[in-house]
Amino acid sequence: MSLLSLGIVRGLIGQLVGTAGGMALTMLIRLMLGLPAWKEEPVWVVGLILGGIGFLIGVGAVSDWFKWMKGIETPLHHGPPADKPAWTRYFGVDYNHKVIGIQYAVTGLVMLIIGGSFAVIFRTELARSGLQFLTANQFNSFLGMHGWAALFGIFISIGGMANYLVPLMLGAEDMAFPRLNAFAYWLNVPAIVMLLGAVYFGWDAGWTVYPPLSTKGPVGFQFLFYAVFFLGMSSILGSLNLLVTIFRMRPPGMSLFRMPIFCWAIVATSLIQLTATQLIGMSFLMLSVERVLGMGFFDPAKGGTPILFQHLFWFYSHPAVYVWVLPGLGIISEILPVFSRKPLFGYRWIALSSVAIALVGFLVWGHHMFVSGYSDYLRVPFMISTMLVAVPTGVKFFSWLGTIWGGKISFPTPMLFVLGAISVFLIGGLSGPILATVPTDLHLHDSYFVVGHFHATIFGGFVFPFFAAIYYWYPKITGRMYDERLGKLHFWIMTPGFWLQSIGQMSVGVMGMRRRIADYDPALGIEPGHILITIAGFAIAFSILLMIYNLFHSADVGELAGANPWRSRSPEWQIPSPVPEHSYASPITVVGEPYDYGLAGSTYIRMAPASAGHD
Ligand code: HEM
Ligand SMILES: [Cu+2]
Repeated sequence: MSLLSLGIVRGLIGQLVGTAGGMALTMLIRLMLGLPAWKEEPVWVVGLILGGIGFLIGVGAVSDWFKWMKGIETPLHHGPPADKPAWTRYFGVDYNHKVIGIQYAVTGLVMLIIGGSFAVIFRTELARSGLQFLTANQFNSFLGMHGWAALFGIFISIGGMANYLVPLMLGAEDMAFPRLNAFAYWLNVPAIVMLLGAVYFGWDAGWTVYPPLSTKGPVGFQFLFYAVFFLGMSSILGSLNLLVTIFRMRPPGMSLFRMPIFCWAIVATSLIQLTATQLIGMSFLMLSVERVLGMGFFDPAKGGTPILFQHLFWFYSHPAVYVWVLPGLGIISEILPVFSRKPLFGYRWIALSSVAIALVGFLVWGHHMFVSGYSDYLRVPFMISTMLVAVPTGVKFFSWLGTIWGGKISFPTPMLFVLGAISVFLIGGLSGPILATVPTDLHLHDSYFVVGHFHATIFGGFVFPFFAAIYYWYPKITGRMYDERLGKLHFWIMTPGFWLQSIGQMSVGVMGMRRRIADYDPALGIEPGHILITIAGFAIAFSILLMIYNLFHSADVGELAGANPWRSRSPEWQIPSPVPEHSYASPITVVGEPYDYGLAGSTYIRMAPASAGHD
């Protein structure tokens, strides 16, 4: 088998050719205009864009559409490629949502690990005061890179959970638009290449890339802008696909309020992604053309205003923080009833609270800008709207408590991670109102307290639930059980490690540690705190390596799991593990409530052939 038969290899070659071609083209045009051929910014920008397109052509993500335009038949191919080993389908364009889900999830994990590695490096630098082995500029680039690599990891991992689970939970054959699904996944890969290029060329303005730093810094910024642009396009197309799938492809009897609750979380998430991502795309595009063409959107000397960028950026990026956590909160609600053997408390309230969080999330962006110099009176409405988010979030907490209350609880690894998630999300959530209160925020803004706040919300709302999901659906995906002892060890190292890191970050923040600064004055008395945070960081990293080992190792030697080891009622557990190529041998019908665990005689779905017609 030749390497070229792998789609990803052809894609990377396509990206290389596209980039080189775009650069050459720009230089040629410049020469024809009588300008010197080389000018870093425009040459790279055209190269980056054509490179991304080159990847998509090379990998084959648009081939079917081209064929279709020429009038050639394009039947959907099912199953592994006939002439190649089965694993190769994961490295090329494949239309099966389960393959795409795994592609997303593994890519996401890789990005989380890359992002985490940068953190471990600069965290080691911070353990002691004084610079040890990074220069100030390297520190900044690594810090920004940690942020964006981790965010890529989060977005892509969420794509993994949604693509794998949603069609299965609906008893559907696949996503509504399988080709679009593959296209949306493959947009991420050239984006990752660009992102890694950004570290090489450097950029040093944190993940929020405020101008004027981002309009003046090195060309690495352009790499970041287009990386995020491609990633954002993937978000928009993926969310469109998920919304159509959920609204159009439910089985008979599955009304919206009888869907597995994770699907509600995905509805809320997708609504945000479909409507808000354009704002970050636009703001990054404006930064890019300000640099290339000298347009002065954010430059006061040319009539622009730097604060405009902050508005555009946060109008997306605050709702985006709910994109990062809503799916995870959905996972918590999904898994808790299974291991409590009790109905999910207040199903409708949980479902609607996700949508409420998504909607209110659009009204709070100004809480990131209390000290930006915008009109003083704006602080009050943004403070109040931010506090309002606590209401639907509180609904979730009460309903989780109501679910476990009096249940027959068992504690395998997924359940431990779910309970860990709740505890960590609570620490993060409670630090939110402290920041939303204007007088305290004036003091805490740009301090390590903020760093502690959002790491706790993101670990509680995404990382812990994502790990819970990995352990929980691992037997469904592979047909084998993971090693329970290693799983528990992972949990018992990571959770206390994380509490320590989080509370440590908040404490040094209150004591005067600024964020995004390579060094600090030992007189602040925060060195012991930093040493503890660094040790905790290493412990967390080590525990995650344990999980990776567990996942690989158990795929070979884990005991056979059977169809439904957790005794779940959800549709995907009623079919064999691993799930066959065509998931459901016969259509399903929903005849009851999804979470009536422990109620005698209750049934959720029937696998018997369904009568015709939709609800
Ligand atoms: C639901 C999960 C949440 C996530 C994922 C999250 C995430 C974040 C992130 C990433 C930042 C820092 C952005 C930056 O400057 O780089 C941040 C800041 C902030 N968060 Fe949250 N947050 C969450 C919940 C909340 C809640 C519930 C509140 C208030 C009730 C809140 C209030 C704030 C405020 C006021 C800031 C700005 C602090 C400052 O920069 O001075 N957050 N959050
Ligand atoms: Cu916010």
